[in-house]
Amino acid sequence: MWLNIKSFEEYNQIYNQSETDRLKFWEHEAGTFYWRKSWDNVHSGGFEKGDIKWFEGGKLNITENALDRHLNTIGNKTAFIFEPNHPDSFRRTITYRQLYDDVCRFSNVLQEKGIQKGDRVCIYMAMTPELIISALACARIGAVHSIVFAGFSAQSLAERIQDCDAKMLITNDGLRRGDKHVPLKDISDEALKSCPTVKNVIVCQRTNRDIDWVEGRDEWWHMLIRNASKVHKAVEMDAEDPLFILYTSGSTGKPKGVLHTCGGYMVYTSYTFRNVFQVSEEDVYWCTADAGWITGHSYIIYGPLFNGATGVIFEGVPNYPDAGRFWEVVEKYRITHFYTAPTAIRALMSYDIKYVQKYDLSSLKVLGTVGEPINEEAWHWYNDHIGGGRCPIVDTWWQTETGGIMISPLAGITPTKPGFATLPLPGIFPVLMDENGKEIQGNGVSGNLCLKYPWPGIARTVWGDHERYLKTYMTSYKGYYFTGDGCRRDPEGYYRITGRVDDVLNVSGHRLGTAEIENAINEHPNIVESAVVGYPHDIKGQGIYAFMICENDPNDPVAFKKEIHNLVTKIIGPIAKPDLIQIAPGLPKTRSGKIMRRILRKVAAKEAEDMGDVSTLLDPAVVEEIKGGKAY
Ligand code: 7RM
Repeated sequence: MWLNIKSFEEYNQIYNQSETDRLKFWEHEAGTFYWRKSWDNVHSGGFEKGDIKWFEGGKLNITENALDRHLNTIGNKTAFIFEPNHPDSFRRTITYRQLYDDVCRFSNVLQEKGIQKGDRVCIYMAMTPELIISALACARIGAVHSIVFAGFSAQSLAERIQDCDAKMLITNDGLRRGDKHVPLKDISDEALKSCPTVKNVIVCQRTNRDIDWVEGRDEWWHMLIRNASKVHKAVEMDAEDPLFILYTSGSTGKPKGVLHTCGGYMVYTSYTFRNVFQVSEEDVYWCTADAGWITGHSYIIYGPLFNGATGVIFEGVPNYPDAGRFWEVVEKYRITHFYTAPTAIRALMSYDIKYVQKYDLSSLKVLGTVGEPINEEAWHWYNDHIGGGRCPIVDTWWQTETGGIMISPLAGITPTKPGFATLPLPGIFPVLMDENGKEIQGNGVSGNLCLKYPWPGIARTVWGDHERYLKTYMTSYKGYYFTGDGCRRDPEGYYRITGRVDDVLNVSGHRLGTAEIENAINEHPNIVESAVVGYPHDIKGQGIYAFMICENDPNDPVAFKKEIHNLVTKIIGPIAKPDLIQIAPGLPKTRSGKIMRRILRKVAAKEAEDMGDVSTLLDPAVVEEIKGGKAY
């Protein structure tokens, strides 16, 4: 039987059981899936060596659990409702049977193109059913998918393709997001100039605009799929074989290719989806994320499909054609479960309430948030105006690296508290660490958030760089996984995530490394050096503030800011554009040459009166100059 927690009492009881016998707990959960052959070993390895394994020797194909298994019972049930960017465009529903047929066809296409188990396939697409079909077809043939958010630039796309030596790229001619057009095929062509490993490009039609065509390399999706057979035997995988790579930003260097494997990820996303959201048979679940982020992977594609849920694939944005877009969709499909990011809530809060009141939101039962801390004001607005005061809010804390939700209320079960992710799921053991690397006991305390034991959904490595995996997550606190987040445990034992304690920014729920943005800015010929920090931003949560030393001070800072924007957009993508820039005569550096970001953060947050100790600075005078500077 699936573990399906139904009361707070039961939660406490199962949590305790999971603590008493962790392996039995996870083995029980894994036993609910279809395995071609059961595992030899439930779990081995640990944080010390970073050699974590779950269900090793178990043979499966994850798509047999997402699709095949449902055919006899819910084959005619809607798996996805596709809602296009513009409300008047063509929309459609896809049943489990149809999704299965499409995935099988496309699996045959991929294999005919020579893609084999273990090969990497890059997916750079609009949020359409074909994106999901592409990912599932990869999983079905054992290829490793690497989905790149279709807002990243040609250079970012190229770096991701090169890093994992992808053999194929699947893209669209273009996409529309709100009133913007993104020429995906042109961007792909540009990227592929420096990606010799890519032999085939499959292009799925979406905008019908003119595009360039490389004979022998490029082929249309619709032509390939037309004659493909819908009979396909899924390739057998080991539980520990790779499933996908997803690039995510860290505090240093280039984004890392976080690798997830088949068995553990399957068990973990399925278990968390079912227990956190409490979705029942007739419900309609909508996660507004893009499949280019982990939230889309785990809670649009995999988690809901394992559980036979009906989900929405939404191509659009919250404020197009107007700020009522989300609520219009909720009314139209009688959405019961709605999962979004605090930044979207804050953005929509700033519009007239009439955009909400116009629509009937009475179908809603559960609301969720993810990606960043939610401020109390936004929590209450969401609770009162969207949930009508009757829908539990699940504030779900987790990371690309955790694979699935870690700390969160279970909908309708865990008593909630605004701004708190509340309690860990059974099987998850968070601890707070002090400066000396010791666990902080008791409640009413704060520290750095770590996890004490491995869980099935944890990332297994950083693609091609296991050292970096060890260094990033497993060396700060020996024997623990370090999350990079600060956290408070209140007197009741509830967890409140306070934000990153490293040089990772969270801008509108998107993870960005300060070093990444600095490297892009430094490409400008007039930049000598730059330092990027985050600052509190009403809608984005964090804004990007760039301090820069110029060779020649620009006489038109506004025009200069535009140049920096264009450059960052070209190198990373529009999401990484600095909100504010400040030209500075120097940066506050320690004698050892390290930039004291603490000072820059204070200036950016307009809290510069209280600078703290600046005695270790090489040139304390620079602080005064920066404080007196102007931001554009
Ligand atoms: C799912 C996702 C991870 C970082 C994480 C946190 C922050 C995510 C919450 C949150 C407060 C939350 N993956 N974060 N969820 N902070 N409350 N409910 O976002 O890899 O892109 O980002 O996001 O800082 O470390 S991610």
